[in-house]
Formats: sequence, structure tokens, C-alpha cells
Amino acid sequence: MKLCIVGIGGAGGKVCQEFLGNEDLDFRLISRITGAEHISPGMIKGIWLEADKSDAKNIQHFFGDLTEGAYPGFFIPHDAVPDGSEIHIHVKEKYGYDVKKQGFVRDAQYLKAIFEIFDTDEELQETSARVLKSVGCMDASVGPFSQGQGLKDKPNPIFDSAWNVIRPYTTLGGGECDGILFIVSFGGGTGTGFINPIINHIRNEGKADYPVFVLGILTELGDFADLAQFSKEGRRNLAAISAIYDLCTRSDGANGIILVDNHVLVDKFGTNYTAYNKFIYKALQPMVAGRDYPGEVPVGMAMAQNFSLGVSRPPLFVPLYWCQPKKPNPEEELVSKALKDGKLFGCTPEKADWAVVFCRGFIDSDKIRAVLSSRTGLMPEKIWVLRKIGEGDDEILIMLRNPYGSSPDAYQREGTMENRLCKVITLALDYIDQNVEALFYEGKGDSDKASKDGKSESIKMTPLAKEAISQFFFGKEGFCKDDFGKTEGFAFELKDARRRLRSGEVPFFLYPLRIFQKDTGKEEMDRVGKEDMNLDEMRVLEIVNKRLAELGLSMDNIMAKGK
Ligand SMILES: Nc1nc2c(ncn2[C@@H]2O[C@H](COP(=O)(O)OP(=O)(O)OP(=O)(O)O)[C@@H](O)[C@H]2O)c(=O)[nH]1
Ligand SMILES: [Mg+2]
Repeated sequence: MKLCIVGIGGAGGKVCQEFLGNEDLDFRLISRITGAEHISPGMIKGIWLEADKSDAKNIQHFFGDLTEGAYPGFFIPHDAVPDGSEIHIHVKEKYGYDVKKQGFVRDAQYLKAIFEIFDTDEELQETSARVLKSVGCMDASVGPFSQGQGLKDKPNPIFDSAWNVIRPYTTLGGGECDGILFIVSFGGGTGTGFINPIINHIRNEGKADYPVFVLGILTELGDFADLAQFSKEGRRNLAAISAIYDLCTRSDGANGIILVDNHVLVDKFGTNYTAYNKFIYKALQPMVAGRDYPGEVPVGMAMAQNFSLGVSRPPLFVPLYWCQPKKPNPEEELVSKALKDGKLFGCTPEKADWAVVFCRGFIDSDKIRAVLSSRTGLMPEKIWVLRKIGEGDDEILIMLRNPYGSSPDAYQREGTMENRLCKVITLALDYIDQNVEALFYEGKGDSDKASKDGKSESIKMTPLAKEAISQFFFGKEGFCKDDFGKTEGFAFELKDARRRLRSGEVPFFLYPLRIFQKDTGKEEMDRVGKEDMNLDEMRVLEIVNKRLAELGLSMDNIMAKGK
């Protein structure tokens, strides 16, 4: 498997940079002057998607401007919308969103809304096609619309252009990468806002099978990140849980969501983000690096299929990493240490339903399987071991799939996934309760509204957009302080998910939610209806079962009585 690393947003870009470092470090300047090819360890390819052009151009110097042919490059997707064009004006006048805004509004709903607006507003789709054609995008031989794809009938310029710059690195566009690893932080606006729309976009393009993995770094608790990221804890947690929600509920979404918790890294490295990023890079090497053992060379497609085998929603993976100096018979110690001290996210290893283990060094797969099986109770056939030739230490990266659930008191124990996610949900709900006006980009003295340059965010949502956001969060019942989210909407789903986590139910997020609904005309129903109808049926069944359980009945005994 050869992955294309796509970092999105600030943290995503910094971690991506670790993967793309030039092997030829000492001669970087000479390499540039002579135009020598940039070679990363393991020949990894990648790209950085960012929303803040001024940061990308002036604050960092690793990535160059991809549109000027630089590699490694950054790309600013909203640059694809011509400034002051009819597209720009249409979205602003009808909805109030400024799609050209530099540095995004720091919440996940902003980009979700914009993606869905382009996805649903037919008038905008026609306008976009006309404008982009008139500025020559259709026939251009360079730039984001040039990758042999031309312009679509219903363009979604921000996400089309982003996919078009990624595609050439993938086997879908003639490149070598047979999978994509997106790296984002769960907590900002750019990474959390972009990750779901871009995966939706890839899947909607008919790329149902292309292997897509997400490495999501959860924002830490406390106020350290407030300053660094200009966003308070509650808001960061709402952004984080919104992104995780959308990732978990799209049944044909990512093939695996790998979770890393900044809070775990705080304990290891204090407040040094660069140390976190280097460590995340190191921990992923057994999965990402080349030099597989002969006969153990997984292709992206097999990896993706195995990751999501037997589960109907994108699975969560917790990585556990350990490395130690080479020694004879290291297997027992490697597995024990990884389980004890190597978790990168809270979890209960015994609850995992499957595991993949990546090792580097002279390591015996059968022994790894036997030790991991005896420690976790997982059947050996549910443990897939892949080995690579290592250079220095022995290393192990265990990825445990869905290691949570079926334990009603787990949420009370520190160090479990239930406990961590319940905290995130509670912080997000408290934030909604206390800052409801911020969901509509309103309210006085909301310091979160200040952007980096000190200017306030000039979003003035129209009644149409406000109504859509209100419906999305609170459903028909609307917002009522200290008493919202009782029957429907995202707030309800969050409360219900917290209830599930507390009672040990798996999974905890169930139903996809949109801000702007698709026109449910017949054609649309035929196209997307099947999945939605199944979900509706599932929901009805679930509600019926719940009510029956409250009455001490079950579907089975009713059927039996009926007979
Ligand atoms: N591991 C790691 N985490 C980071 C780093 N920088 C920021 N974070 C965390 O990630 C969260 C989101 O920050 P960014 O990634 O900068 O946000 P973004 O995706 O660019 O979104 P914006 O809000 O639009 O800037 C922060 O709240 C921190 O918790 C980093 O370099 N490494
Ligand atoms: Mg940013």
C-alpha cells in the first residue's frame, strides 16, 4: 500500500509535513536549485489543504504554492471561486456565507453548510457551471480543473478543485498511491469542516471503493489550545464531535477513522505540539513506511476491505505504539508494553472486535497473535499481522477496532473511549446552551468571533440559512435554554449518543444529518433513497423495540403470541 497523505488545516499540515520531509535534508538548497526531485522517506506523496492563504504563504516555508507548480505544495480550495463572481455573490446574498473568507470560521458546520449548499441549490449549480466556464476553467490545461476531468455539469468548485489536486497522486488519476490518509485535527474549523465534505465528494464521484483512511487528532482538554487556535474549549469540542459524528454516520464513508488524543500526548510531551507531531509520525511508520516483508505486501484495497469487514459504519481504530531496542524474542514484551503504555486514545482493548498489527524488525507473527489474543480475548483469526523490515528498534503498532462498549460503567472510568467522548459531548452541549447565538455567528462580546487579524467575522446569515441551522441543531422544537434537544436534531442525537455510551451500547452515533436537505423529488429519492429508507426503517424498528422494552415486551414474544 502506498498512501497519499493529505493534511488539512493547521495541525493536519504540520503532521503531513513530518511525512513529507525530504530525504536529502543536507542538500535541500542544492536540490531546489538543480530541480532535483523531492524524495520523502518511503517515497510518500502528499499535499496540504488549507483555508488561510496568508498563513500558508507567510508563516510556514515548507510547502510551496501548488498552483505555481511547487512540491510539496499547499492548496487553498476556496480560491477556485472567483472573487466577486456571481457564485460568490449568490451564496452571500441567499445564505449569508462568505465562501472566499480567509481562514475559516472555527466550526465544523460552516464548511458542512457550504458543501451542502453547492450540493442542493440547483440555481447555484447552474450559475457555477456558467461562471467557471466563462473564466476558462472548462478548457484550462493547468490549474485545479485541468486533471483531464473537465468541468462537471453541477460543479461544487471548492470540493471539485480540492479533489482534482489530490487525484493525480492516486491510482484513480494515473498516480501511484492506492489509498489516501487524511490527517486532520478534531477541534478547529478547517480540518473538521473539510474532512467530511471531501470524503462525501470522493464517494459521490462514484469512488465507492477507493481506500480512504482518516487520522483524527482530538483537541486537548483545558485552555492551552485556546490561544494557539483562537478558539475556546467548548467550541473546539463542538467542532470535534460534529466532525466525528459525520464521519461515523456515513455508511460508505472512510474505511477507518484512526483516533489520536492530544490529551494523551500532553501527558507525554507537555505543551510541545512539534513533539506531538513527530511522535504521531513515528507511531504511524510501521503502517505507512515501505519495505514490507516478502509475501506480506498489502495493497490499499485489501487493507480497506479488511479494516471495514463485517461492520456497516466506518470503524474507529485506536493505535497503540511501542518501540524498544532490538532483542531476541521481543513479541511478549512489545505487545504488553503497547497495551500498558502505548495507547494513543482511551480504550478498553478487551472490547475490540478486530485488530491489525504492524511490526518492524525480526518479529514472529504467530507469537504476536498468540500474545495479543491471550491479553485481549480476541480470537487469533481476528488479528491480522503485517511486518516490515526495520532499521533500528523493534516497533509495534496495534490498531484495535471499536475497542469500547457493552460495559455500562466504562464511561465513569478514566482512560476509556466512553469516558473521553462523553466529556467531549458534555462540553459541546454546554457550549451550545451557553452560546446559542454563536451558532448563528451572532452575539455580543463573543471573543471566539475575533479572527486572527483581530477583525470580527463578517458572516450575517440570512433567515433561510438561520432556519436551516436551527432545524439542524434543534429540529422543530427549536432552542430553549437548559431544555433543548429532547426529540430531534443534532443536539438530541448528541444527548442520545451520550446515553448510549453510558449504557454501553455500540455504536453510539447512528443517523446521518444534513443542514440543507436534498430536494426529495422522485429522481432524488431513486438516487439516494435506498440508504435513507433503510436508515428510517432501522430507526422505526429501534423506537418500537425501545418502547416494547419499556413495557417489558419484545418483538419475539409478540410474534410468538401472535402465532
Ligand atoms: N497534534 C497537534 N495538535 C495541534 C497542532 N496545532 C493545533 N493543534 C490542535 O488542533 C486543534 C485545531 O487546530 P488547527 O488544526 O490549527 O485548526 P484548523 O483545522 O486549521 O482550523 P481553523 O480553526 O480554521 O484554523 C487545536 O485546538 C489544538 O488542539 C499541532 O501542531 N499538532
Ligand atoms: Mg487553521
